[in-house]
Amino acid sequence: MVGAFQQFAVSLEAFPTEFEGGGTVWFTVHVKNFEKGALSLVGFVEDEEGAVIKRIGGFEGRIPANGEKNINFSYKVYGVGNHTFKLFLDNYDGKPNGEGEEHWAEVRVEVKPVNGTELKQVGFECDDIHFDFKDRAYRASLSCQVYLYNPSSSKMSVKDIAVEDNYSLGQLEDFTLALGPLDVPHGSLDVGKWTTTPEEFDIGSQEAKNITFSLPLEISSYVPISGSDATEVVGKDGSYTEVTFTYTLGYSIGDGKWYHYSNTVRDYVKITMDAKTIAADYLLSGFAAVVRPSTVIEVKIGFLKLSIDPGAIIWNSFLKPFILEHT
Ligand SMILES: [Ca+2]
Repeated sequence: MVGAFQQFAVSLEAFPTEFEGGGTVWFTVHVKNFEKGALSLVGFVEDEEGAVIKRIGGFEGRIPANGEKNINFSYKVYGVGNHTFKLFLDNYDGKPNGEGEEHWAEVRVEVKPVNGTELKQVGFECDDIHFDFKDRAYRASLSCQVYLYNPSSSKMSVKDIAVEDNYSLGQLEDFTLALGPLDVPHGSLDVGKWTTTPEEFDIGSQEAKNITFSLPLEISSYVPISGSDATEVVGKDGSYTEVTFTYTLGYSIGDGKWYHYSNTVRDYVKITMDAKTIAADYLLSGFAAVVRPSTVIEVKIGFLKLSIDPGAIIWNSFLKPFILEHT
């Protein structure tokens, strides 16, 4: 029902609202603006413990005149039982303090127990790969979380977690991303060793725990002068690559028997570069000013007189690494 002077209305929806074991919930915050002018709303969505899982404000909180808006986000929900999520929005200070026009909405998500004795993977996600320039190379870490669930009535022990060697980093390996085949010399991408955190652990009955798998990545900055060594790398900013790996582990529910478990994770991962890295690399190719100017790098680079030939070896082998590592 719309009150006499109500400026806006809100609702919160979730999908799905029921799970076995847990998983990813997609939330939709729906806002309707009854005013003849745009509204700027501020607020949050919190879980049953009052922890904020999503903040709303700025551009996202701007609702067009006489218009509606949906704000979507996802969140991982684990733990058997009912989980209540609450939305709060107001047109004043974003705080539930009686000041401004304030509205609440809520939605409930139920996680049901799963019966069985076998370990179950109930979710996974890989973070963006973010390259930064350190020690004369572009460095990043691929990081993926796998959520494991214990459906049994006993405590479950997990150990001997390992990633199989035949993993794939998709297009990141052959450097043929959105801008077309890019001619980066072979051997530019180096990978380290997979680590798992934690290495072994217990999961309580009907509970979920996550493992983080990490792989260090490095793209060497030393490339013979082509006028654009790292410019090829920069071309990947905002591109996606497909990551695939298989992990194995052993688990036991305390009866002295150990079982082998294996699963394959496949995800699309966004590749991003540190803003200063991008700025410097675009400068290298001569069109920095129109791309993504970074205040810091502009000042420093201005000092270094950028009329320098972008292909000059002094830039590649000394100046650029110096700037990148000291900004
Ligand atoms: Ca308020």
